[in-house]
Amino acid sequence: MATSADLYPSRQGDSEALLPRLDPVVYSTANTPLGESQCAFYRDNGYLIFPGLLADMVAPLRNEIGKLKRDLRGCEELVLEPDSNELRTVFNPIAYSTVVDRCFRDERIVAVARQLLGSEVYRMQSRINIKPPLKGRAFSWHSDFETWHVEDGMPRMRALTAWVMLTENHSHNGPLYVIPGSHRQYVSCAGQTGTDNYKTSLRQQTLGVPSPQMMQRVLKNRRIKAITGEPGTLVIHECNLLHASPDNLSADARSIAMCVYNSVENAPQAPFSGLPPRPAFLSSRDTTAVRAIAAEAA
Ligand code: 6CS
Ligand code: FE
Repeated sequence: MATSADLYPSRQGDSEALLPRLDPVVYSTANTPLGESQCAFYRDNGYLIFPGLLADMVAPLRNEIGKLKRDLRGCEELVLEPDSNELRTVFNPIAYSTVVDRCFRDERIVAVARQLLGSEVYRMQSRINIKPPLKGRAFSWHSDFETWHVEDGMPRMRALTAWVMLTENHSHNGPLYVIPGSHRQYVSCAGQTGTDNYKTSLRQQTLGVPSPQMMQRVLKNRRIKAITGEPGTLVIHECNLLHASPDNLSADARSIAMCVYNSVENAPQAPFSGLPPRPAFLSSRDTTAVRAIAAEAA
């Protein structure tokens, strides 16, 4: 596996730092399917919301959850909540469900990913997050890129996550919080990655989580935005955008299906932690471009 210089060092001891972003946010100058103002919004804020765009997918996707739970019983792909035996996440559903696979080949999503990343894309990770009523626990502030860089060897910031709301995401069921604009700097975190960190980090992440002092700095001139919406809403967020979510204190699940698209020109290298890469169900190293399906046929 090739290795290039580490432009985004993290977890290299006790120090934390805010480092400059060295990569573009919008890689293409095309103005379709997103128009200029949507590209500018994404460049400045690091996310986009398309209310109700994928409403047709909600029922089929929700129907898959029970089947995936049964089929993957006892497998590593099923991750439980940190303090109960409730299901938190199903990993790699595109490998086990044709419905989920087709959803994340849908042209309405793939065309946006290709445009923003300025190339063909491959699907690096997919998951369904359940956030069960009353028991769904918080995710701490983090940048996904930090983990993917350190643990998976993703060299540059040229990836994004697309996710679909499968239930209403409202203010009380643990919606995603983002810090608009935070993707324009990189938080280099303290710590040292241990072997098989993923075995605990997916239930509760402790590495790659900026300290309260660092979050004070980041939030000084920024606000937090809660992303809420109806089922079928599509959200795209940039790989280095700081995000978190609170506990689900309501009686409603907050479930989403998500997929990470990485540019085929940003193939993973040896992880910058120096450890072996995480298993393929968390981070695929097969960079074959995704074959899109036209929206009407998907
Ligand atoms: O591990 C991952 O790939 C993703 N999951 C978590 C909980 N944190 C980092 C990244 O978003
Ligand atoms: Fe994340």
